[in-house]
Amino acid sequence: MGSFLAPTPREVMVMEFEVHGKRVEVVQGDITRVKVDAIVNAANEGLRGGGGVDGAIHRAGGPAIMAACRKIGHCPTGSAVITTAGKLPAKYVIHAVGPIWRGGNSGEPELLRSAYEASLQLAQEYGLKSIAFPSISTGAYGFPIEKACPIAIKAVLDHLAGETSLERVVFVLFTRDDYETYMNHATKLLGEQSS
Ligand code: AR6
Repeated sequence: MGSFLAPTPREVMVMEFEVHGKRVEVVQGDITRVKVDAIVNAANEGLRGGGGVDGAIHRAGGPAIMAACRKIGHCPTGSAVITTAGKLPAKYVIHAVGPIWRGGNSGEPELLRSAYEASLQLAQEYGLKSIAFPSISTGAYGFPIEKACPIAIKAVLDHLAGETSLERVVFVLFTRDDYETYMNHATKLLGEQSS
């Protein structure tokens, strides 16, 4: 009875894969707490901040991030820019702009892939070793996560197959449902690549 009532540590959901000698992790949690070289923000074209993960990153990182965003001013859909991470444990924030879902026939899949590729490219240019992604576009922008998730994983897989400074890529999912979606797709897409 005593042991039944004893407090248990909060379950941490993590899944790890080895891909082309690099590590890919799928984690349930809050991306603002992840200690990597860069965390990716799901931003808007005006880099104005907002709700969701964008709001969480600006709140936790402090005003230095918004000051840097104002200087840059704009980021087209499908691309990314890099700023300081302010007070966050990460060194940089990469602000990537995913597409707004309009039914799927307006180039959304290509633009989403491009947002991931642009982020990975920036990380590579800065010689970063680790990066963490949220699920870009699947919140306020309405991109169905079942469609977005394999696009995200394949973009990372293709990047890791080439020359890159990255040694570790973390997908951070806020909800248990999103974590399970990623876990299922990652097992199919990355499990086959594991060594
Ligand atoms: N850590 C990780 N993931 C999170 C966190 C967090 N702290 N908070 C939310 N998410 P969204 P979008 C997840 O709406 O769809 C903003 O206003 C969330 O559960 O943040 O690309 C921007 O300024 C969801 O799965 O981004 C833009 O205007 C995922 O992050 C617009 O929303 C993405 O949801 C961008 O919309």
